[in-house]
Amino acid sequence: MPRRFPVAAGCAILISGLMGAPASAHVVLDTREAPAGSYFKGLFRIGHGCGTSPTVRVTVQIPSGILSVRPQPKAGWTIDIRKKTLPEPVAGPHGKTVTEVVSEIVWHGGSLPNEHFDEFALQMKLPDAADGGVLIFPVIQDCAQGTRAWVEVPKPGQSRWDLTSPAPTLTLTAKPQTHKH
Ligand SMILES: [Cu+2]
Repeated sequence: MPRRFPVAAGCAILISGLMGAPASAHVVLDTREAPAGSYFKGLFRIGHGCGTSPTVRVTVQIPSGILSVRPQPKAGWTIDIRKKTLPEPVAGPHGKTVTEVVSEIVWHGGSLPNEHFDEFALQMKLPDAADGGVLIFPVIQDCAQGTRAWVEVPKPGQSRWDLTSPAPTLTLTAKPQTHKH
């Protein structure tokens, strides 16, 4: 009984050629779980273009609860950091009050051929979620021709594999005990 994989536009060739490896295509976070409250380096991996068209812009939307985000500079790409004002100030890292947070990071000006993959990195301070939880990072992939919106989230009873364009997600794990020095 063959395992069932949905065939997403743009992934059909990869899936038929590499059964069991569809997770490496799409747009995904290289690491899918991290401790709540930690500093986390998130690598967003762009597995392919839009059809055969090269990727020319990557926009990562930052979920609420993340108060500190720094993109890693990337040769050949320009980075825009878009911010938004919070409805109410909150306590942030290093005892600071945060009134504005990063809403989106945009890489543009480069060109990633469909035949290649690449990674776009963010350092983030993850929220102190007491009960864990899942952070969702919608990604908009603009290509020379076409756009793909990696924004789908599984409904109850669905898995990522049921989705054509799943959003990258990060599962928060229990916060490690803090050391007293
Ligand atoms: Cu894909």
